[in-house]
Amino acid sequence: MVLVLESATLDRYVADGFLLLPGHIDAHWLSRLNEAMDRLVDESRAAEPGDRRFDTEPDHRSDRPRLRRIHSPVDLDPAFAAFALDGPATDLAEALLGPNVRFHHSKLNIKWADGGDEVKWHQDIQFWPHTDFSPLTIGVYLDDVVDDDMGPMGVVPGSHTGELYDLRNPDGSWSGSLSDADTARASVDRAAYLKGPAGSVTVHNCCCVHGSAVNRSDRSRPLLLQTYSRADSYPLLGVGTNGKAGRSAHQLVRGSLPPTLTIEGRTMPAAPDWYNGSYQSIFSVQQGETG
Ligand SMILES: O=C(O)CCC(=O)C(=O)O
Repeated sequence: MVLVLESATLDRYVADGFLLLPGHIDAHWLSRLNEAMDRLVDESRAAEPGDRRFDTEPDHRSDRPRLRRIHSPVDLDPAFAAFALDGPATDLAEALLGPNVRFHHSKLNIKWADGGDEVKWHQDIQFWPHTDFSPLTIGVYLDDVVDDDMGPMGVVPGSHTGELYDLRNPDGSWSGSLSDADTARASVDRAAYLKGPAGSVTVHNCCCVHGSAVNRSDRSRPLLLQTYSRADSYPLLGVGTNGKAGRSAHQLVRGSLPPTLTIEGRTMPAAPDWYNGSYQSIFSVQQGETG
């Protein structure tokens, strides 16, 4: 479906680096997505430690599940795949990024009731660098998130055009969050906290400083997140999580693959993407045996 955003909305995204679209997702999709989440939460009850589908809190038990995150839900249930790969989230990505869109990854941050973990202030692009800064993440609250004590997503307006912070500890190990000193400089006191009824959508650019507090309420805060980029924005391998983004990662979800790519200002014709295909060798290609 072609979704057209008002130009004022697009301008806001460009200026602030984020959007909140209250109640954007309809009740039909919400119930499909909630049913899929409930099925997976049920499956997590019997999951062995180390099951890569689930990130559970230390006191997760089969009779009392406590999940932080479901990894790559798009690979685990057709409802999540339909929503992210050719559904309302894809429509919105196209409206924001233009006709050619690549999917990167998805995750479902559940942030369980009564103490679900905080997400410390960070930017996303350092986790999965690309050849440009077009990547953005579309989130959908699967339940009402109207109170501050639920740990809604907080985003610092305009931070997407500012400094890209070091997300490492002083000893060089990865912390995944801004240091205290950088947090003090990052104007997090100006953060907008994105709240709304179930079906409300958040969008944030990959360079936005964002995070969220502990869920101190008695209700979970399920936020389904999916990340897209322009199709001519390429995830860099050999750094960050790009090689671990799930089975559906990197696929084109709208439009066509641009025939060229540009790096350091130099443009070259792009080879086909053999990520999920079969490349034989330069010999078979040059002899015209394979393409
Ligand atoms: O769940 C949230 O509040 C923030 C999510 C986020 O920033 C992340 O998972 O990288």
